[in-house]
Amino acid sequence: MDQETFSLLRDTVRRFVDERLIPNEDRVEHEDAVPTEIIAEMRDLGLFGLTVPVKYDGLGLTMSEEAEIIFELGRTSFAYRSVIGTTVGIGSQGIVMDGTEEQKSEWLPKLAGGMFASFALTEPNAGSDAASIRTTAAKDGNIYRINGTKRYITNAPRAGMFTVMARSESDVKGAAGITAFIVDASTPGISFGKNDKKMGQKGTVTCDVIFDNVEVPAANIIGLVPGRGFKTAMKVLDRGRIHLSALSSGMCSRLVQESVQYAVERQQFGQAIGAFQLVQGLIADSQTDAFAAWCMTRDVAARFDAGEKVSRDVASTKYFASEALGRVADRAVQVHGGAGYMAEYKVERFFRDVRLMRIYEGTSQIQQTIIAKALLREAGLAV
Ligand code: COS
Repeated sequence: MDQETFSLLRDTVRRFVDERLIPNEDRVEHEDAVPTEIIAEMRDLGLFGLTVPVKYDGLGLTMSEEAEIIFELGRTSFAYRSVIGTTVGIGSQGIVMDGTEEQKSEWLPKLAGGMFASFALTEPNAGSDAASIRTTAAKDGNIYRINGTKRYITNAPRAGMFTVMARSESDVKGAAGITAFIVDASTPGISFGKNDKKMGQKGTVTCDVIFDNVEVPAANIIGLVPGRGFKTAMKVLDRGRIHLSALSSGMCSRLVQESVQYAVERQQFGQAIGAFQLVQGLIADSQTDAFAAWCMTRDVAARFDAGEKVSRDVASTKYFASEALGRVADRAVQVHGGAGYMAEYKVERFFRDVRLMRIYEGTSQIQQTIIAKALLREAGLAV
C-alpha cells in the first residue's frame, strides 16, 4: 500500500478507536459482547481483510503496516481486536502462507469480506506442547474424517471456517505427523462447548470445538501437503506473535496515558500526585517499557517483511512486550491507588485483561525456550 493511502487508513482507524470504540468500552464490558453495529462498522472499514492480499480483495498490509493498525486497536478494550484478530491473523495466515491458488481464491475473499476464521490447534492435553495433539484425521479415499476436541478456540461459534491441525499420519510421532486442514464450519459433526468464563477480556468469545467424524475433502489440506501442518502453525504463530506484541504496545501507551492523566488530576498533600517523584518514577518506568516494546515490535516487523529469519527475535519481542505490559498495568493500578482497585476505573479491568498476553500464542516460558534453544543450537548443543 502506498504511504499516503496507508496514512489515511491509520488515521481513520485512530479516529474510529477514539470516537467509536473507547466510548463504548463500558457497554462491551457490561453486555459481554461487542455490539453488532460496531462489528458491521469494522467490516465496512475493511478490518477483516487487513492481511489478505489485494488480489483476493483484502488490503494486503505488510507486517509493519499491520503492526501500526493493531497498535491503534490495542489502545482500547481487547474485545474489539479479538473480533478481527483470528481472521486477520492465525485463522487465515495458514492459507495465505502455504495454501494453493485454488484454496486462496476460494477462501480469502470471503475472509476479507468479514467471514470469521478460527485457528484450532490447542487441545485439552496439548497446550505448550503443540506437537502432542491427539485430534486425528483418518484418510478414507478422497476424504479425511476428523475426530477430537480443540480447546479455548477464539471466535469458534461465529467462525465460517477453521484452520484445524490434526494428526493424519498415525505411524509418524510428533510434529511431522500433523496436517493443517481448512474446515468449512457448516460441515456436519462440528459442535461447541459453552462459552468459557474468563478472568478478563469480557466481550471475547472462546469455547471448545468438538469434531465428531467430520468429513473433510483431501483437497482441503493446506498446500495439499500432508504432514506439514505443524510447520505451517509455527510460521503462522511467528506472525501472530508480532501482531500480539503490537497489541501489547498499544495498550502500554493507553495505560501510560491513563496514569499521566490521573497523576495530573488527583490531588494529595495539597498538590497533584504527579508532582511527587515516586509517582514520576512509576510513570517513567512505564513509558520506558512502552517505548522499548514498541521499538522491538517495529524492528522485528520490518525484518519479517524483509524476509529475514526472525523466529528467535519474534519470541524475544512477544516475551518482552507482554511482560512489559504486565508491569505497566500493575503500575497504572498503583498510580491510581485505591481507585485503581475499583471497577469504576478502567485500569482495574485492563489489569485483568492484559494477563492473557503472557500466556496465549506461547507462554513467556515457551518464548524463553525458543530464544535460548536457538542460541544453544547455533553453538552446537543438541537441545
Ligand atoms: N517456523 C518454521 N518451522 C518451525 C518453527 C518456526 N517458527 N518452529 C519450529 N519449526 C519446525 C522445526 O524446524 C522442526 O522441523 P524439522 O523437524 O524439519 O527440523 C519442526 O517444526 C519441529 O520443531 P521443534 O522440534 O522445535 O518442535 P517442538 O515440539 O520442540 O516445539 C515449541 C516447539 C515449543 C516452540 C512449539 O511447540 C510451540 O510454539 N509451543 C507453543 C504453542 C503455542 O503457541 N500455542 C498457542 C496456541 S495458539 S493461541
